[in-house]
Amino acid sequence: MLGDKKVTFSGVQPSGNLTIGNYLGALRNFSKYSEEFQTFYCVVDMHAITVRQIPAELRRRTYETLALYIACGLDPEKNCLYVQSHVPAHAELSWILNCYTMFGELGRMTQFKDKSAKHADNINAGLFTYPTLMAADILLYQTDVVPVGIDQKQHVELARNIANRFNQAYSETFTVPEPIIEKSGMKIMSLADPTKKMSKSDENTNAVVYILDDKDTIIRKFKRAVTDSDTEIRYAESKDGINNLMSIYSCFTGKSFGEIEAEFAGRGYGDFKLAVGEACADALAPVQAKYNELLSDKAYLENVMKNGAEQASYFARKTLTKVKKKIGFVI
Ligand code: ATP
Ligand code: LTN
Repeated sequence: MLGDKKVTFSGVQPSGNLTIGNYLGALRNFSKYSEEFQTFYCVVDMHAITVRQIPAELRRRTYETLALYIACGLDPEKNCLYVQSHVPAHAELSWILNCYTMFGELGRMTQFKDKSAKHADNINAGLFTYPTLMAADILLYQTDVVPVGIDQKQHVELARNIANRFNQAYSETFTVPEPIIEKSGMKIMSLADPTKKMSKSDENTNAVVYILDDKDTIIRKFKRAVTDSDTEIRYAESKDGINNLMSIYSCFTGKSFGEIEAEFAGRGYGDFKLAVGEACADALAPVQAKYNELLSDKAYLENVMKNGAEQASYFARKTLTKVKKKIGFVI
């Protein structure tokens, strides 16, 4: 809590072009909290460098991710939107929390295992301690709820453990956060391999639908989506590809699986894939229009990030000072 308001915090890495997985699992849920909560939505550039980035691209994507936040309905007047590296308290608290995080805990994180397998030539210490920086992000703002996709549940649980450990060692210092994982859209799968999460850093661009893809591209990608040799549109354990397309269609249209099965009874996969593509493109069109407008005004985006960082720093400093006092630093 901050004052009398509950707090929401979430972040997205500027590590690639954002996907409909990021949109459905995270971004589109963020604006739900704008009215009642004190909200912090951060572009986590410090997390992004745990994997090698091309500097000019990282810089460009930082602006783009901020513009997408706004295009997805986050009004900068009502939400604190900022860039992680602009608020040094994240790095400071992260160091402190590293000393309250166990090596074994970090080694159990599945994202670390996946990413170190994928980047075997660069298993750096930042990749390993990534979840401690994420805990610092969350705990700095006395966050109550963290809206994320299911892949981040384990990291939020680690943040809870760190908060509890610290609170028990000293006294109540951090709010213990809850992950909020909306069932619909919590894990959108790759179109090329529906057993794998759709990820913005996937090299196969046909496996991923980007929020900014144009309508023809979106329809083409869904047409090529890997499915099975059956012909019926129904949700079943053995039908990962169709299940994924049904989830996506359901997210964009609000229809239940039963309604989707009835709508496509007696029709083929081709018809269904086209309908998914159209629903997706139509839902993204207003986001894309707003995004294009925003991106042409760099000064506006810079102003948003500057104001956001000032506001975030104010709250972050308060927590950081409290932490430093408790652990015995001279302040
Ligand atoms: P990267 O490929 O660089 O690891 P990513 O696509 O997994 O990136 P993140 O920046 O790590 O994206 O995630 C931002 C938010 O989007 C998180 O809350 C995450 O849980 C959510 N998210 C990412 N991919 C998906 C997905 N396929 N389905 C649902 N939610 C997702
Ligand atoms: N680790 C997250 C991004 C992230 C985040 C956060 C999400 C960094 N800090 C704090 C929620 C709260 C990811 O990879 N998606």
